[in-house]
Amino acid sequence: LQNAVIIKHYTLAFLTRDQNGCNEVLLGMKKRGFGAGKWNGFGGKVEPSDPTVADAAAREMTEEANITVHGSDMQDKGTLVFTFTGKPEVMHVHVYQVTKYSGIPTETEEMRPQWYQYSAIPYSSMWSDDKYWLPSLLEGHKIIGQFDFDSDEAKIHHYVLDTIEH
Ligand code: 6OG
Repeated sequence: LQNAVIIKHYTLAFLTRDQNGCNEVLLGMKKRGFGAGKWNGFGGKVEPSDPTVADAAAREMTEEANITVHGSDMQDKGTLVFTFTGKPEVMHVHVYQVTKYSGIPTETEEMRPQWYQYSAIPYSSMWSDDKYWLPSLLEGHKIIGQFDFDSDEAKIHHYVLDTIEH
């Protein structure tokens, strides 16, 4: 089964707010595991116990940022597919935006949350695909893309990206 592909489903969610007329997004500094040392949205693996993928996205954000969000408030913002040279696993990432939440984001064992103005997003400390699609998402587009990374998870050797109009 040399060319077998294993698709694994993940969520990635961005909490946004209007702070005195200025748009901000909550990012988390990943403290451990895959993507440690990078700022990212909140998310993780979809578990068999999650009723829906949107519920999985809400569960992960709740766990990682210590706030309460509901799956029914998660807005579908599209799909990202990530491959890594030499790895049979393909990551299918379900991307969401959410604006309704309660509580105050606080640091957890996995993430250190921080609000960023849209004009100050730290792309140089994020996964290198983010600069291609996060601006479109924050402008209100739905996105679909595939990014093929080298085995070292640092360099993108090929990508395709499009926006979906709704
Ligand atoms: P855990 O291992 O924490 O789930 N993720 C990526 N996010 C971006 N922006 N770019 C990538 O490029 C990513 N690869 C994975 C999906 C991993 C979390 O990291 C996201 C999940 O939210 C390769 O369970």
